[in-house]
Amino acid sequence: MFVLGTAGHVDHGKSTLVKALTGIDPDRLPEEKEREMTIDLGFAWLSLPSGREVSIVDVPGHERFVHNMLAGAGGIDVVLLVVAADEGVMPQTREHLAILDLLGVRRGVVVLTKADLVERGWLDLVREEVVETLRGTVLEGAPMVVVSAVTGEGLDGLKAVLDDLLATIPPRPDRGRPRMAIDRSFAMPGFGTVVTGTLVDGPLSVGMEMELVLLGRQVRIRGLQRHRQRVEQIPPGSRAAANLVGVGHEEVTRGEVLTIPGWLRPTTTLDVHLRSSRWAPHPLRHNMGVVVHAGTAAVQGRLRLLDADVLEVGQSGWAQVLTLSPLAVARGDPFIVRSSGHTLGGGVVVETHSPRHRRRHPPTLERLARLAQGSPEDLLRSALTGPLPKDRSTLARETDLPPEQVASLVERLHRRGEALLLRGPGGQGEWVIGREGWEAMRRRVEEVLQAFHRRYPLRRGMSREDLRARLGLSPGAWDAALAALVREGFALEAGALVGLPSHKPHPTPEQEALAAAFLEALEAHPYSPPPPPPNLDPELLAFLVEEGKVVKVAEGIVFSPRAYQEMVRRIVAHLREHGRITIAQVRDMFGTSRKYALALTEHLDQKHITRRVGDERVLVGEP
Ligand SMILES: Nc1nc2c(ncn2[C@@H]2O[C@H](COP(=O)(O)OP(=O)(O)O)[C@@H](O)[C@H]2O)c(=O)[nH]1
Ligand SMILES: [Mg+2]
Repeated sequence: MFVLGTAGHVDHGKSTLVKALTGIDPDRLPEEKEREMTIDLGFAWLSLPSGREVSIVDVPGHERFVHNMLAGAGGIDVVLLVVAADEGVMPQTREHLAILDLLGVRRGVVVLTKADLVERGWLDLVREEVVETLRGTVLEGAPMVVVSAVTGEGLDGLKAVLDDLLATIPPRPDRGRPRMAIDRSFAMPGFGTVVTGTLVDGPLSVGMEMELVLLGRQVRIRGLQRHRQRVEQIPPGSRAAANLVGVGHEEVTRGEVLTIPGWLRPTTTLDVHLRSSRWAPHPLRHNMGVVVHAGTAAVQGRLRLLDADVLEVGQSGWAQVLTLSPLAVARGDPFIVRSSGHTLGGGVVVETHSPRHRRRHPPTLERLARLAQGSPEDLLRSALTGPLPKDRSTLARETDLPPEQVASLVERLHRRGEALLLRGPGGQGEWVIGREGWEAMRRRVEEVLQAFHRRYPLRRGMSREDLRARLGLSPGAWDAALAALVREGFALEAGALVGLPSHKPHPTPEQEALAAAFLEALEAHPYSPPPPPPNLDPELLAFLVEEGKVVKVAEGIVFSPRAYQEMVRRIVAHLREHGRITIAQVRDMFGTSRKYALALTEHLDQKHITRRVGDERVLVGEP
């Protein structure tokens, strides 16, 4: 799964190209149609000749809407840098290129559009100009395709080039902690809040419990759509629309992040490696006010340069970014800084929630360098930050470390109490989870179960499968985690149910009274018992069954345990003596109606106490 983004100067044909490729008009706002200009992000998708389906994010080219372009550029795998053949390289061609460079979007195709408007000689000049512009950037050497949306020239060639390019890209990693920077939030009549974004780092599934990081709110995914299709799961590296329960659409703003709970906390202080863009109109200075763009967020901030007073154009160094509003970013995330409408620089987050550092302090600078590089232990620790247990092969893949090294590092973290090892029941499989992640998971389990117990006070617990889905764990990891939760005395397992040890199912006084009256009625007509009254909650009935206060033999037919035992005893005795019994004989034996005789006999068949032979029952088992 991959996401493709457009980039390039306004009016160079980006949206027209998307429409020509996909048949979908990415300009969706009335204002965009009226002004014939992209203002905000547009979305489409494309099936390539290979069958590969890619999501597309179309961005505005106008300099006034670079903030929207930035909200769309995060999370893209491949860029289509669009340059109109008649105009050539223009200011936002450069600015978008600078942004892609700073964000590290390494893969792309340069598309020379409007080929129908120019002659070949001119086209060659533009091609040279573009090659020159790309030199030394992430897109140096990118394939270049000439197209015309008017004549259709080059469109098939472009699809083929994209197919070839995507075939060489490793799939988006599944780090087991899906994360989506939200770019839109709206209400869908009949559904409620829907948020959209580019999904990375893990799949989303219907039913998952998630967190909106800036709001600090737990939400549940009620439904998912990918490319306008309802789906149960969306893999990372795709556009996604999620219908959320637990939040109003107006509460969610661009910049919010949807992820699994418990690992990402909003921060206002970042340690960063900062680069001044080579096309910046002026250098970056200590204490400068900037707008910080990360993911889909844009917030005011201030730069503290830690090893210089000025970062000259094209230079880089260590810095702290202090923001006025919180950001939901993690170590390793790219960001951009702008000021007065110009892109000045950007870089990578090295640490979040950092304390104020002394400037020109060698130990601090060394530490940042070490962090940025990441020791094997740091890498493993950061792979273990989430509340999801991981197996060793996943850890090896995520850290890019050899399996033996992962094994010995896991051992070390385990000895120090920084990581827990979870084994499946019967010792199958082994999962590793960081101490904090484990605590976060326990908190989640506790919250979910508490909510469940409040809602269903008469049940012993929640189905373990539902709980697993809520937590977003794989079946193997869940078996291991649940075994540990039970061992720690944190949860109780009762059959397929999981509950908190502190929870005892308890009817309310009203329910007690209802139940007592019903039990009395059962006793009064033991063999022709009345059906449960309509005001007797099915939850309460299930509780009475569970507690052995009544025996349910069929929908709407329950006996008192005494009557039930008596009936079974006498039927079995009859069968022992005579070998067979009919429904009519059962009916007459207890002076009841055929309805009850039939229900009870079928129930005995089901329990393999009797078996039907013709119109009669014979004994096959013991009660
Ligand atoms: N002749 C010609 N015009 C084009 C072509 N592609 C786009 N245009 C026109 O260029 C203008 C700007 O296109 P648009 O897609 O909105 O540019 P964007 O701002 O980069 O999204 C529109 O009037 C398009 O019809 C092309 O290949 N040939
Ligand atoms: Mg456009």
